[in-house]
Amino acid sequence: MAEDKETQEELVKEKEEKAAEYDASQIQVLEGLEAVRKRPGMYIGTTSSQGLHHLVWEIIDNGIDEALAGFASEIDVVVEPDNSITVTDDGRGIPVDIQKKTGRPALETVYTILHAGGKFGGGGYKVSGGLHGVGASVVNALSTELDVVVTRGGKRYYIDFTRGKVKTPMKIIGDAPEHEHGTKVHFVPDPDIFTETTTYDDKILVQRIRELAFLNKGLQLNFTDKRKDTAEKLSFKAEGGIREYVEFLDKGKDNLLPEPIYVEGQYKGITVEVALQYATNATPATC
Ligand code: 0RA
Repeated sequence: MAEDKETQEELVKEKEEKAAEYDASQIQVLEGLEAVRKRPGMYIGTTSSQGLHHLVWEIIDNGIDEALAGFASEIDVVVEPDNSITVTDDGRGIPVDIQKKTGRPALETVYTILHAGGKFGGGGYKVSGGLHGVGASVVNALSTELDVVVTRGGKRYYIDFTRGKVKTPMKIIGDAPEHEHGTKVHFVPDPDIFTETTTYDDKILVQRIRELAFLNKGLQLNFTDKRKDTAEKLSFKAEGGIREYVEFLDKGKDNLLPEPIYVEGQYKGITVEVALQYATNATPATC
């Protein structure tokens, strides 16, 4: 009985939270992307190097969501010679159909309307982290240039923007093999926003990309830094997930167990995974 009451209370709370979230998203839709450029800190926390890197995490997170939905298996991250970023995933490709409500292609709406991400896939679409679906349009608002190529249904579509505004409306740029699908996003962070630095740190990028591979079992993440003469592609994939992550973190330490303790369980549709090792000479975790 007590459990029933708890469940009921949780359901009511969940409903209230959903309503509040909806109200908030509606307000932000009205504000548009000018609000993001006026107060970038509100959306990415800081305009320091950390904020600059946050743009990459947001775009990668969108690809990871597509992988979690079961449609993408590989994400490619490239630092271009001019310090711009290209992220490619082999998911379904962002929808390109004209939406009834806006009369605009869904692809355009994803990048020009705050919170548009959550509208696809029934609200619960954004699951991998970040800013709950505001990612793509925030990155667009804070970039001097953002262009996207979507491959789906035997066609390649292109759109580009400057500082959040459509520059080239969506158009078909060619045919593609019927089986090919995915999304390629390229963006140039705006130096008017990122006044401290617009230079990406390869170590920060590699560390997070490696970590994301551990956290998303089976997903292949690639990284290439084209600013280097000898740009090699680094690939990360962890079939063992966080179990492998703990082994990686504890490498070279005095581990008390031959292998990590590992438990996995589900509760109300949420999966929890725990991997645990004891080490006598533990130092702060670095990756
Ligand atoms: C919702 C629906 C569909 C694709 C996506 C989202 C999608 C979003 C992103 C963002 C980055 N990469 C992405 N890949 C896919 C497809 C719905 C359909 O095919 O019917």
